[in-house]
Amino acid sequence: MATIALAGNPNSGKTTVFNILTGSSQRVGNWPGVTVDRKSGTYKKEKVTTIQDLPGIYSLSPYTPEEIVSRDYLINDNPDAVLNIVDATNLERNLYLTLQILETDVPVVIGLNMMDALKRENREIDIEKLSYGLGVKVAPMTATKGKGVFQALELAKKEKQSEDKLTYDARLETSLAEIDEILGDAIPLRARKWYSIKVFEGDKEIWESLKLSNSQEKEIKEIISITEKIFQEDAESIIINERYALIGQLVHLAVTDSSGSDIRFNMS
Ligand code: GDP
Ligand code: K
Ligand code: MG
Repeated sequence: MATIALAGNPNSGKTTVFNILTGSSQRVGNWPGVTVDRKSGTYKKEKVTTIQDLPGIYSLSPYTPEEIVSRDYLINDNPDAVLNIVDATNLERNLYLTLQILETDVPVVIGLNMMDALKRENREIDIEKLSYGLGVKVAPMTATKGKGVFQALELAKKEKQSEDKLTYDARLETSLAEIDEILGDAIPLRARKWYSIKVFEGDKEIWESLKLSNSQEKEIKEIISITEKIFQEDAESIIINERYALIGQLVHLAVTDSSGSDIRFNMS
């Protein structure tokens, strides 16, 4: 038995992909929140594989019901792999979630969807460069035409890699490694980087759930405060800025824009 989860931003095409893979007819729609609970189905080409359609989210924070469902599933339910559906016409925004999924160490394949719309906008994404920059396989798709969907799922089924592939600024990585060491057995073997980042950011829910000793808390708070002084920023901003810096590099590496538009980045 294998389970592949479909994760991505709202309207990236997850349900369209789910319907193709399972042969079902869940409601597809150009509005957010159609899937608030996760829905599972059987892969129609191979009955031992289960496909999970997760709610659309922009972040793995616990601020919305969709984020809570998706985050709990990715952290606690150990899917065999995630097929991250990415809207190619909104690459920067979609990659913000991709980086957070990669932080959880789950095996990931990117289903780069809406390739038809990207082409219509006279923009191109170099699949090999994006794949190289992220350290994961990228499968181009046009889900509404059924193009590339099964190929993407087959890649996800084979994906077993789950080691830490993301590298942020060396000074941040050092602090995260120190936090990881102090956390020790308090966090599971998987998703260690994600936990270290959450602790570094001061995620209240995670801090409370870990039940750390006073000395652990003290040591970690010292690391956070030293790192904030080095970066001259608060911990949460450090993480956000590091993610966007990496996304900026990836987009610079992989995107060719011949649309005539002057606006290359719109991160806000
Ligand atoms: P979800 O919110 O991620 O589940 O996305 P849906 O599957 O509901 O799709 C959102 C909208 O995008 C729908 O109107 C789909 O028909 C449309 N859509 C999905 N895939 C593609 C694609 O490859 N190309 C284009 N042009 N539209 C797509
Ligand atoms: K939708
Ligand atoms: Mg949906």
